[in-house]
Amino acid sequence: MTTHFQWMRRALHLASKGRGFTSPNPMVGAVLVKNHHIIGEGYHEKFGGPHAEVMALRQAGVKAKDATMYVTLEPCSHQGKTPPCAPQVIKAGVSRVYISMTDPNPLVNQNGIRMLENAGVKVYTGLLEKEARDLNRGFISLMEKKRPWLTLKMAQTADGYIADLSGKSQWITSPPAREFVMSQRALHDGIMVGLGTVLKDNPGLLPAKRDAYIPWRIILAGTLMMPDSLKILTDDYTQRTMILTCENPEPERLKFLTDRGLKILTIPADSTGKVSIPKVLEVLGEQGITSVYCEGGGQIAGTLIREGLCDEIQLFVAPKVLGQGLPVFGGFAKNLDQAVRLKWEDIQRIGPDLLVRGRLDSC
Ligand code: AOF
Ligand code: ZN
Repeated sequence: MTTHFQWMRRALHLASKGRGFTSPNPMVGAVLVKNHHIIGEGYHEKFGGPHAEVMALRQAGVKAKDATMYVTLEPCSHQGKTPPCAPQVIKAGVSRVYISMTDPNPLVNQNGIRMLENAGVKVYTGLLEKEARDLNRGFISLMEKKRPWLTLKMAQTADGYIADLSGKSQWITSPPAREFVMSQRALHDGIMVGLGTVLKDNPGLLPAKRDAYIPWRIILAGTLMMPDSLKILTDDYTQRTMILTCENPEPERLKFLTDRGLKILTIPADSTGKVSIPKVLEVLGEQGITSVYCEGGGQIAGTLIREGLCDEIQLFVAPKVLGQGLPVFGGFAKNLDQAVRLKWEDIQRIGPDLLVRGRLDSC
């Protein structure tokens, strides 16, 4: 017999099909079950579209009466771009609702659950909650911290360098590790790098599969003066590219880049004259970007670590020794007492390289 966990797993799987298309809203899936059979199911397919619960209710029609709903997020109680779901669940006569996680949206925040309970619907929360929170870590971060979830990826030699003295970093890690990185890109709304990395490596910053959703390419740049032949300015994905710059852009240059399809945003500078990273994350949140995969360089990585702005660290360590080069994190600590503390959570081999995953000890 199919268990509650299995039905919720199905709802989570459906939810994940919306990846890339729902932001800044969450990915949500719903399954309606009666007499051990699915009578309706659905997921939030795209931002502004019908919610998962409504999709499942529509499919079930009158059969929804006395059914059990498995939904990965608390049904909403507010009028947004679409009408509230909780009253529709009640009206359809659903008798029990299993919910993975409550909605961190202050407009909902357990009101949906209260509505259901007040109408006599039996509500159970917390089924596969960890999985649901993980799926929607971007949405949760944006709701709670007003900034996107940030994964910081760095690739270093065994002795902690991200590039040789000439700045060359292609390639420190092996093809399997680079494939893994491409698959990680697809799990985020945006991929962020500094202009220095773009100038040195001329990267494409694309996911492995290009047939569906393409994350934003986000470039932090002190200046808009860069070679016009760069991949990010010439390939088919310029419409998915944004440059965040702190200077007052020169109008002609701005027009040239926007004509090529790029989005240019200006951000205040920090005390060192560079784009302020906390402000960058705030602006990206306002742009509806819920998660960012930051691929360097060292200065940005150092700032993110120092300011406590990253949620996951993915550190690739290649079995190579350079002896000298550019350090993985832009310097900030003068001695061990000033070191930022991390927590390693996992380690795995990818081809010849190691992937160490961790987070800031303070988070
Ligand atoms: C979704 N999809 O399946 C569910 C959501 O403006 P609206 O009407 O689309 O409402 C968005 C809010 O609704 C969202 O922030 C979340 O709190 C709640 N639930 N949203 O986009 C869904 N169930
Ligand atoms: Zn809803």
